[in-house]
Amino acid sequence: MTELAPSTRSRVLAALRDQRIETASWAFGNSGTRFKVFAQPGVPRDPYEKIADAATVHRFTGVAPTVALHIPWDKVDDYAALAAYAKEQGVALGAINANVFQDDDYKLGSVTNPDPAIRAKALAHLIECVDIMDATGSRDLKLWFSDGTNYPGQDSIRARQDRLASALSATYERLGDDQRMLLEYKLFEPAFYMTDVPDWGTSYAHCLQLGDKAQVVIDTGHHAPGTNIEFIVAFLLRAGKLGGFDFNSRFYADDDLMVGSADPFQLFRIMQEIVSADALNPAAGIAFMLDQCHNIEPKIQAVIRSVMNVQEATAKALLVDAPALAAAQENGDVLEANAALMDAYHTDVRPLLRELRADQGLDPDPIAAFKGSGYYETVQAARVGGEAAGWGA
Ligand code: LRH
Ligand code: MN
Ligand code: MN
Repeated sequence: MTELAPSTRSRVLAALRDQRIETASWAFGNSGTRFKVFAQPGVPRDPYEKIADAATVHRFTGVAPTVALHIPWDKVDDYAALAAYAKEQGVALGAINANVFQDDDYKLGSVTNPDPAIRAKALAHLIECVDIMDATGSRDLKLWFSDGTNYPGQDSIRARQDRLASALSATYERLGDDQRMLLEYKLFEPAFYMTDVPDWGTSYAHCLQLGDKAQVVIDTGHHAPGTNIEFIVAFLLRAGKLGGFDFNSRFYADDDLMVGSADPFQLFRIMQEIVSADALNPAAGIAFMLDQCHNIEPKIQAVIRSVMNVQEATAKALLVDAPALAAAQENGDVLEANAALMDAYHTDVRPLLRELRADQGLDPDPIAAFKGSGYYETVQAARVGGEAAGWGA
């Protein structure tokens, strides 16, 4: 890397030191596709063990101090005790993800189901998730609905929007002053003809109607191929409606691969929008979460790798020469403006990140440090007989 000006170096290092990335409990459990779940040795057998794995990721990276839960995958009797255990392990519980997509009753939808009794059951779960947030101290309720239809005419698109709005509003009313609702969208799957929250515009419109505590969450795997995700980021940031990200990579559909693996340039472009809007610092209120499944690769290592990939994209975004970019844009200098971005993107930031970790008292190479720690061998021996978790259940 060419020598950075001392002021640039300290600005970039300070921003990276404050960065926070939230891991997902379900990333540590067995997962797969509808064709096969490949069980791995040493996977967690309960939410406590998932938290221990998430805490391990934080120990080696220093920037992943919270872990999201998914209910009922992470159902326990005492959520306050789970939060206390997380604290002992050096992490905190993050977003609570509701699950109204794995019950026979939801075949025709959850909160948009034509049957009022099923809608009431789905709403009760959403409210239960807010009760859990009260116990865990979580700020964010993350909602994703698999609701939709497979065939034209199957149900009324407009009536389903009314039912969705009514459930969202009842859940919103239940939120505490410091709690938020993050509404996730997804183009398709499992519904194949019409999805009730298919895109950011639908999520945005509902959030706008609900109020300040409702914001959009962008799952990077949930768009049509070729969608300009950084445009969505820029638009929502400007509107004050970006609540966070579910980061992952995709080649085809909702592949849930490691973030930054399929298209590191896209991740850079997203982080560049974040940095240029001064929205990286946790005080800006954007939740940077991972939502991934590690079907064939070792899971804890894959989560560490994902955290590092986000850090690398962020470091590159922080290296963009903002005054030079602004000047080129003002002058209509297309090539200089593009070069300002590309110069930053092509910088090898790994030495800077090694320096950051050394400054934080961490091993500069988190993957090697994890491999040498013996943690994986210990849990493989201790967790024999472990059950599939999350997707693999
Ligand atoms: C849906 C989704 C949503 C779920 C998670 C497990 O595809 O992205 O965020 O909660 O996967
Ligand atoms: Mn998601
Ligand atoms: Mn998804």
